Amino acid sequence: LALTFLVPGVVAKPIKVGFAQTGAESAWRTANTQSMKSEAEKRGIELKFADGQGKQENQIRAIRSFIAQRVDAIVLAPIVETGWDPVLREAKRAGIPVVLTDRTIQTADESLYACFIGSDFYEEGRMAADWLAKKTGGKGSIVELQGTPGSAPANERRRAFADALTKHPGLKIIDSQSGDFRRSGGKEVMEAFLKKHGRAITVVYAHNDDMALGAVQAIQEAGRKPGTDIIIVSIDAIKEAIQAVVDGKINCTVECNPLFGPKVYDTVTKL
Ligand code: GZL
Repeated sequence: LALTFLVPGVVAKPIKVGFAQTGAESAWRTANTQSMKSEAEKRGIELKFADGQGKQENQIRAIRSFIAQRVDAIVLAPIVETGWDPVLREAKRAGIPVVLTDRTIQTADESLYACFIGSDFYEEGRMAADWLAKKTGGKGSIVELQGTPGSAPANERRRAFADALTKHPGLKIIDSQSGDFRRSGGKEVMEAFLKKHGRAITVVYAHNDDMALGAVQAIQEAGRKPGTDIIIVSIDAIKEAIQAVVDGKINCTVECNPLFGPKVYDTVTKL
């Protein structure tokens, strides 16, 4: 009886959220994870965090575990666009809403997720191309460092850039390969491009800054000046890339904000 009087209101139990993250491939991803963890902490949300380590099957396994733990909501940053319907149907059957964040998926059944919270990758690719056309006067031989194969940002940033280049026939993509959004990938692919194309390369278009910074290293080790001999345009605007712009080693980086925590948890709370 005393306890009843001592605790007059119902003490709401904390919201339980399962978050299936792609992995830890880039500085952008680290900032995104940090935002999701610190904001949950601030709001007293019980966050179950799963690092997908770059593999879709790990994310699918994590979602199944969140369903078994009866979380209140699932947040997914889908590493690739396809292959999600079966596990999202299981979440729907369990009555657990799914919020897509950062990247989108391809599905015929839009009822499988509540909403998408993320950036417009097509717009980012278009902005990169438009800036490049102005910077180069519409002339140049471009090598492209693509993001993770099959991921929405890689697909959209590639499509948008190619679409924008149709207006500038003097700008040609002479080679394109995935560095998987990793600095090491950007460096290795750029080393191969430099061996294959040498001085024909006048521009690098990187789908993210980590790969652009890897390319900067490869260009320097080849005895050329990044930002001067070779123009570099990239996406994310991580701190280290902005410093490289100040230092003249990267010429442009298009911002892509990773700090989704507040908006995601506002949405989860509403759901
Ligand atoms: C973009 C995000 C991309 C970043 C990369 O929203 O999915 O993945 O551009 C990250 O840095 O690895």
